[in-house]
Amino acid sequence: MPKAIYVLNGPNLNLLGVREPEIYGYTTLADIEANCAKRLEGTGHALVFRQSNHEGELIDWIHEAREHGCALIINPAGYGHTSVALLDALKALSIPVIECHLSNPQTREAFRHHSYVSLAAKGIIAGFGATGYELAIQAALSLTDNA
Ligand code: CA2
Repeated sequence: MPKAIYVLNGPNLNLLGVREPEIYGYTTLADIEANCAKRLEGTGHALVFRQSNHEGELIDWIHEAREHGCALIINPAGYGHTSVALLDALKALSIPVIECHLSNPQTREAFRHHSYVSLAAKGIIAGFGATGYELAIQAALSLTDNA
């Protein structure tokens, strides 16, 4: 029985499609979840798709993925730029981690250019908007063949 693919979303991403559409687009997080679920149809992999505004909750879910997940996709949002604790939790995983961003942080303010999460990521997908999540699912599937 294939394990789940975890997709974790950090702070403020619950506002997606509601605020600042000029930066983050009109797609809501619920739309993104539906697209990810569609991508996983027929693969046998369950989708665990969650969002939290709380660092500790994200860390608890990363720990949960150690047992129940075969790959973890994370848009850490602002925590990517600040959180050594998230990095430590991700480094304790033995499954592949894919970092995903809607925008391309490298083209934005300097404080967005560094990501702690990148240090634990197999790869990074950034700048493709909501489509990036589907690309990340594709990458997760290719990394977890038969997982
Ligand atoms: O581009 C991304 O996906 C980011 O992770 C989004 C974060 C930002 O801090 C990162 O540098 C790049 C911000 C997420 C906030 O999401 C909002 C969505 C709609 C309205 C307001 C905030």
